Amino acid sequence: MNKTFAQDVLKGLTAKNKYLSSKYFYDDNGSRIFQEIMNMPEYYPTNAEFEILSMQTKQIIEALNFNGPFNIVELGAGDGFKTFKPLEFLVNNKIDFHYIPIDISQEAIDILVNRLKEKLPDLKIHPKVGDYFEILKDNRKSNYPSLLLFLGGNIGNYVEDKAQELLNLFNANMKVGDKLLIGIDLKKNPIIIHNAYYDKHGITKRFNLNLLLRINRELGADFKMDDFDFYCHYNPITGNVNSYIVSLTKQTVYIKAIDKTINFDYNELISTELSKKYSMDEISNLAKVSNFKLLTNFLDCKHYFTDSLWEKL
Ligand code: AVI
Repeated sequence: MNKTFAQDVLKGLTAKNKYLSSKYFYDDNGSRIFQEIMNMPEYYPTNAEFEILSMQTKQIIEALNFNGPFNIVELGAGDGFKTFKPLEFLVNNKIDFHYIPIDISQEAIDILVNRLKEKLPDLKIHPKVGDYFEILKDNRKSNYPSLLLFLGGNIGNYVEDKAQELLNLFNANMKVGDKLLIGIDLKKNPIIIHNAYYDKHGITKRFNLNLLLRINRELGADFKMDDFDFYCHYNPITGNVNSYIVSLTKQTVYIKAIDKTINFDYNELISTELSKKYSMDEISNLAKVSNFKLLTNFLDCKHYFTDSLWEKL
């Protein structure tokens, strides 16, 4: 049993306004459901970022202004689908660089390395498995300048002060002149955002309810899936997509691992995820408060998403 998970579940489900952290979405099953989300046509961030990284690689590399060999450090590389095109471009153009993908999942890194070794045999790849803050510490010791990649719009899943904290941590592990390319989802027509998150296929609902299944599996709880639903709401003023699990009846759930009975009211909510969308002004401000200089925003053709290039001052 994972003790931190049990403690976090206890804290979240006994709070006045119940919550569970979206970081717990990603067990093996959740990661597979997230792949399904990324494959839905309505979930535009995947294609938007893929377009940016494959169509504007040359411009991104030029904007780095590194003269000589450099590192590309990818935080949360996963299976590396997003970065394949830029890596291919660099290898084909005989640009001297080292690729350092970091991920918490050994399985994801193994898949990535095997794929890249087969498709890009000349790539210099140094995979690392583990918590990226521990591994990032090595970045300051490198003789080469580094480009850090934090892609996929993950920054949107952090509330403002946590986002800043994370960026400050990146900053503290970078050398002056190192760059950060950060994927950020932009404010846009609210209907497009609504359809990406409140999807008609019910995949995002499954993604959320998997959290209850995970508690059943790992902590011996008796959540009944039919007694819970999913709701999410986009507020175009704040840019926040807030997601919830809704209790459809007044009910009790027993969680064996913490020996606790949790009461749910009719229609009571469990808050699960924030997915914030940013304006350009908010992005400039975020870069500034975390001690970066914003160099360029690389946008997709529909202006749905940006890969924003920042320099450590
Ligand atoms: C991982 N993260 C950037 C996704 C997002 O868009 O916030 C997670 C997600 N939640 C629902 N759909 C996708």
